[in-house]
Amino acid sequence: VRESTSLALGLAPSDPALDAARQLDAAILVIEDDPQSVDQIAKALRQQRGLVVLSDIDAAPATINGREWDLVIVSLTLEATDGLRLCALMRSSERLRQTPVLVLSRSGDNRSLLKAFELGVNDYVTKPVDRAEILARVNSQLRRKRFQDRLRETMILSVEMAVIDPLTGLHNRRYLDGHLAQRVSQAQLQHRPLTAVLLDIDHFKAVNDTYGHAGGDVVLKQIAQRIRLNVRGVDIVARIGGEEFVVIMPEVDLEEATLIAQRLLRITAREPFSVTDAVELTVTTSAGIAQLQYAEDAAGLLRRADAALYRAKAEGRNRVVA
Ligand code: GH3
Ligand code: MG
Ligand code: MG
Ligand code: MG
Repeated sequence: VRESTSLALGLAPSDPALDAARQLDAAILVIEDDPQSVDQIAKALRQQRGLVVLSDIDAAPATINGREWDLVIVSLTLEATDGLRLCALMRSSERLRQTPVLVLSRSGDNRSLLKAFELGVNDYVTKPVDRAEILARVNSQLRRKRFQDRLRETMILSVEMAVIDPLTGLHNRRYLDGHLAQRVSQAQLQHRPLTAVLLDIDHFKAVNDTYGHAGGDVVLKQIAQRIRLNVRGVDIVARIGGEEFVVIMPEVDLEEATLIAQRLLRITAREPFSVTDAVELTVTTSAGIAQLQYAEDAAGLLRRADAALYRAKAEGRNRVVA
């Protein structure tokens, strides 16, 4: 009925007023002990299946903390406790700081209201509660929270995407720069081995020249997958150049790393790559290895792995040099 009425009024289906009418699944906590006020709120928000009216005001802090709320409505005229104290509690908690808070205040009690706003509450309704007004203010807060939640998710996602190489799905140079230093200092502090393996595909330019850039990309994707599947979850695997990869292995010394690198080279060279349904090709890879030395930093470690890789190329490619 509500929706057809809105449509009859000429609102577009995506109109915020309609979205508000559909907001039935919000978790709203009401902390109020005045029966008339509770009655008005319950009637105004009767469409909210997630509405919780707290009867035991003493349990308010525990209930507030007990779960995620989309909105908390706090009365400033509570008999049992100071509503402002509850507002302060929420704003001093890292987890609840973003939760919208709407206060119910006695008409004319500007002192409490100002204090509430100083504490960071989002909005207020004066008593006696007007149903249309509280519905509008609640919906406004819910819309804002929804927008904020979506924005936060997008931001988290883009932070994650910033350290992923879109072609191969491996971590990228930025991730390596951010995490290698941490792994290095950890290994230094605990006097544990840490090894870097640098892998570079041999004559990759020829692959691109023969099969095109897209063909080269297929090989890069598949090689990346083979490397990732053949090292441990704790190892960092990153694509740090066009056809250059690095594997960082904690708790692995030079000897063991050499065996692992030789295995990676065999795995990448043995099975051909299907560039298209009709075309298969084989590539070889060269690897340079360095184990972290006493007092060495991340840059030093990578420099020595790179020098070893250079030697592997100079000595004829398709080999591991430590
Ligand atoms: P080497 O054995 O000495 O490593 O020979 P190479 O041809 O592999 O060496 P080089 O580093 O000179 O060439 C790497 C080539 O990788 C050059 C570049 O066109 C290609 N390349 C870099 N990034 C990409 C990419 O994202 N996709 C594809 N398909 N090719 C790339
Ligand atoms: Mg090269
Ligand atoms: Mg190369
Ligand atoms: Mg290269």
